[in-house]
Amino acid sequence: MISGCMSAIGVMKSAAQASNSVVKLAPGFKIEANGKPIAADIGHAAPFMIDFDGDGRKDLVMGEFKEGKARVYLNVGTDKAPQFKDFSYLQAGGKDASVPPACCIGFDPSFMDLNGDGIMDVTSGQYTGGYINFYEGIAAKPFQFKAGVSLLQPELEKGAVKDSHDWSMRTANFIDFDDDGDYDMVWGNVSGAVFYAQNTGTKKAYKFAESISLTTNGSPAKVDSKSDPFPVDWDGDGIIDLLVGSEASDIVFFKGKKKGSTNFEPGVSIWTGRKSTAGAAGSYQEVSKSMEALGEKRPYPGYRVRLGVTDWNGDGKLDLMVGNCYSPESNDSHATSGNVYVFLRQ
Ligand SMILES: [Ca+2]
Ligand SMILES: [Ca+2]
Ligand SMILES: [Ca+2]
Ligand SMILES: [Ca+2]
Repeated sequence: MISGCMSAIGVMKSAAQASNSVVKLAPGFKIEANGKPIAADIGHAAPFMIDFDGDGRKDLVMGEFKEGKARVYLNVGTDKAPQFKDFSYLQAGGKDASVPPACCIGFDPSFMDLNGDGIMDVTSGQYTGGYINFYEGIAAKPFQFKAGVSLLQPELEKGAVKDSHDWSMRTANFIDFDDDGDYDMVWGNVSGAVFYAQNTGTKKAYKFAESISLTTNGSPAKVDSKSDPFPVDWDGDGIIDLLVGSEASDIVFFKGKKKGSTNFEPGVSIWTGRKSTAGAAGSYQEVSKSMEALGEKRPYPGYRVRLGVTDWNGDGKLDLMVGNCYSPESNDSHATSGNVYVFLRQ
């Protein structure tokens, strides 16, 4: 199954300032290459910034829907003022790394050194099967990767994910959530939930426990469908928070309450400050309501945002990257596209 993200409810105005009381973001801009906004084929742009070639300047890796591949744009500017020209596709095992693109996710890159050998590895979720593809890094400067294998998870080994809605459209990101020195996994899905898989192995030999829901006030944390959770200490208080992209193109901030706790403060939109309602799974009424609430404060068109966090301009403060999926008005072919926006923290 292949589909884009056709309709776009509401009117997009130029980027408004984020109204989150904790973090102020400047109006956004689209990342360009060769002087034009980078456009992901069939949308679902999924950004990740990392120094790919080891020259001290961070580079852009952007997943896209078409053929489920990821583009690597090497930074030809400086680390504090990135600039991009051409791209090559991310390689793994001697060919373009790819996942089967379906419904609402193409390649969704997340880099970390999961096996603790000093070389970055990369993963991507996908729509069906509950799989997270794991590409083991085998060289740096520039990075090289082995062919992808399915990341081992107990539910997969037991066959528990078959036909499970919860295990469709997995978006995974990694952080040392429990502060024991190894990477743990936080992941979203088609219904907008947010799950946590603790790494009960070691820094060199990962082993994921069965996933549990991250919660708010004791109930599962959710957004309005198709979640992309990014775990990060966004407000800088030393406790990991969640930024979660949604189908409604909102970004919901769940403030971490306590170090290592899987219970978070209720989610609020970073654009409006509105409390996340996150109704019935996949309910398009809820998605529409959330989009209406965003209104003109929604600083990009389309649906279904994928998040990245980086210190774009090297001022020591974390900035937000948003990849989207939308239908260009000037486009008669109904093909969707996606851009990557950067919102600098003020
Ligand atoms: Ca670089
Ligand atoms: Ca590694
Ligand atoms: Ca850990
Ligand atoms: Ca925090």
